[in-house]
Amino acid sequence: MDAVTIRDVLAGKSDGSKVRIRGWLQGKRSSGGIVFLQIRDGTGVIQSTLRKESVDASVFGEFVSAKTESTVQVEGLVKADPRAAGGREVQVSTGKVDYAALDEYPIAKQAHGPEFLLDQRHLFVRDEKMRAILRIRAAALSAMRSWFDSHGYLEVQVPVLTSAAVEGGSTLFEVKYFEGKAYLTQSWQLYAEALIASVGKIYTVAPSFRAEKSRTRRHLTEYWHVEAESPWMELDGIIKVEEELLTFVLQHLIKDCGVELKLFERNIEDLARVKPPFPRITYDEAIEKITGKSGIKWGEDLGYEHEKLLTEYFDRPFFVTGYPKQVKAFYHKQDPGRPDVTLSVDMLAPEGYGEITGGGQRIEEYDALVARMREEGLDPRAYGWYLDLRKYGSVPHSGFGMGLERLVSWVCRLEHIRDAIAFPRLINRVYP
Ligand code: NSS
Repeated sequence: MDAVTIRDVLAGKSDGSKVRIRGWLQGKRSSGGIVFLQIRDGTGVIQSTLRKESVDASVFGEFVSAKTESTVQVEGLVKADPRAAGGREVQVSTGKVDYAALDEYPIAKQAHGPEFLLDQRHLFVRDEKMRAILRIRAAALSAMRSWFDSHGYLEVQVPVLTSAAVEGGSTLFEVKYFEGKAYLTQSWQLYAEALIASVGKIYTVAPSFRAEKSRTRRHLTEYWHVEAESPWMELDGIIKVEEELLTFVLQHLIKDCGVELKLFERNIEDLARVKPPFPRITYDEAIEKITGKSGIKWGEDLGYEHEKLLTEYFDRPFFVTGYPKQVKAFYHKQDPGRPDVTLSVDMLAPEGYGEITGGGQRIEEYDALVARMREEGLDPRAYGWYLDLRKYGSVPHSGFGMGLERLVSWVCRLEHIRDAIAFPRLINRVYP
């Protein structure tokens, strides 16, 4: 008999018939001559009931002694049972343990400390919430791709190994590159600006790397970056792309991930109320709002604590525009009416989460770009090919980057960004 998926069984596709399922023995409980097995196969978890009088003594014995997270298979009748989680159970007629767990499973039901669970991450990814997060991540990505694909954006890949900084040198990871050196990318942006002259509106989904020395709840050293770039687009245009994209993603999650979202302290209404246009404030207004509470002065970057204060004014994601040029990377176009600020925009998530996207309009004039590089102490020769893009057919253009884990952290109300990715890379962790 071919094995069926637990998802299909829970969906009622095998009600009243005999099936074979296989999976990991997630939990087990005995009561008299009955053993209740919780079996998980990657598509779902189902209760399977083993009655001493209905199976061979050897089969019963094998399951009685099987340790948690052994791999097993069982055959039996699918019966509706309102007491079972999922509303159905398999009444086992036979089965076997395929690979018995060799030891007691190290992750018990009682609470473990976060460092222990990070050390056990290769096993902890089997946890119910981790599984839900991985599904939500995948659903969010799939929705983003589908939005971009249906709005004329082409998916393009660029190198991870690069020769120059995009977001400033302080967070670059240097790697030995044969006789010389290279850096792990912080953003696809400079390559994207080359590619818009080739294939127009583009996006990518790729890892970005930041040697973040700050240990915060929202910094990974390796994260997944969803970035887009578009020719003939000004600041306002890219803001609209971001709000439409996010709205589409959240609608998709509401529709497809209701079960997963229930595991987190997230009300669906919080996501449902997110509709364009999102609230917008300028950096100036932001400073005005929080300077009394935080002491921040005009010209300083908004740190995590500042953003947190700002989020108290909003119950949905919002934009902050017009950051001073000294807190933004060299490529940001200056506001023609006010050269001390840039045509930049960050999207901040509410509830204390803060920045989930960063982007804006790029400098399109050659001389202005060289001048900004010099002002930032960058050597224009190190950006030779990038400057060429302003020599051969420049165009107003804009783009942004969204940290996938930042988005997932907010959507799932996670306490720490490390739980928005299967194997987090943090300042003190590259294992497992
Ligand atoms: O530095 S950003 O604000 N902007 C850029 O990299 C632009 N070059 C993107 C672009 O215009 N194409 O980073 C963008 C987003 C930011 O808003 C966060 O959501 C995320 O990338 N980000 C991070 N996520 C997790 N961990 C770390 N360390 C991190 N740094 C940025």
